[in-house]
Amino acid sequence: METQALGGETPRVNVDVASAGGTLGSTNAVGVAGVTNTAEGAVDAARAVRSAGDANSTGAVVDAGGIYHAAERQAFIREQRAKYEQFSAVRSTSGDQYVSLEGVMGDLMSHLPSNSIFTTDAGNFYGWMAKHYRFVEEGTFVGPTSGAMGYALPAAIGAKVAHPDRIVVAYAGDGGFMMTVQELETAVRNNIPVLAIVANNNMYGTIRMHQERHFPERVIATELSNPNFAELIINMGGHGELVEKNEDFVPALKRALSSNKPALIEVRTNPQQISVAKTIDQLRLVTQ
Ligand SMILES: Cc1ncc(C[n+]2csc(CCOP(=O)(O)OP(=O)(O)O)c2C)c(N)n1
Ligand SMILES: [Mg+2]
Repeated sequence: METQALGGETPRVNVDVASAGGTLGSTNAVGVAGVTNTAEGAVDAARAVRSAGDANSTGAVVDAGGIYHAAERQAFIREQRAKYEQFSAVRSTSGDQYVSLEGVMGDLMSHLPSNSIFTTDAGNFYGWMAKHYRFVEEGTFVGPTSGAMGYALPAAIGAKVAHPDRIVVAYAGDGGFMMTVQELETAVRNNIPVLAIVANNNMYGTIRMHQERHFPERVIATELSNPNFAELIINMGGHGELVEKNEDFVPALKRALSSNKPALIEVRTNPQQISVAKTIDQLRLVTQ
């Protein structure tokens, strides 16, 4: 399959599985030849190749990397799936003195319906969702493709207006949440019961991580003091919870959802655990 963008013209894709395979027998040969001048057509053509390949149990499947026999491809998929399941499994469900976001992800998966919608901000807090949360239904994740902080809460309000019968959770860090925190008032005023979960490490953790990586211990302008988030939303007329231990998260989640108000759960996370993979001390050791 070739894809070409021809100067100022619309993209064009030519698909010819039989010639790409070369080794396919005549009875198994799957030929899809087409020329399309729209992006949508290109996607349709690619799908046609894939489904033709899948339907042919003994034949080949064209993939980005070349051609696989179906059995090899299935084995490859099983192997990758096993690795993913191993990597993403929730193991540590409580933090020492602080809330483990890994535990929070496990609780969210086991206590929220699978059609719940998550919107997120940008920041290292998201690493725990990326690693551990298994989205099982389409259309349940709304993220900022440009990596813009401040996105989660307004996006959640929009998603809740579109899907009032589904649970909508805005998941953000303290830094990003403060960028559009005033939209809590919009949610209260318009009675839009979104739930915000704010992972509070009192810093722009992502930026601190870069500072520590390149200039260990030279920290500048990444510490944050914050309002008491739970009191802030209560003052605006919503429901607020502060969670400092994992065992308190699920009861807080249940109270927040049954309040039927815009709600916020602040979870206090360990500032030392600067990313899903590293602590600040580990970063400093690597750089020294
Ligand atoms: C509008 C905007 N400004 C700046 C950035 C650069 N940036 C990326 S992550 C980050 C810090 C995020 O802090 P926080 O929301 O508290 O999450 P944490 O990394 O601490 O988990 C910054 C400043 C950005 N992505 N978007
Ligand atoms: Mg932070």
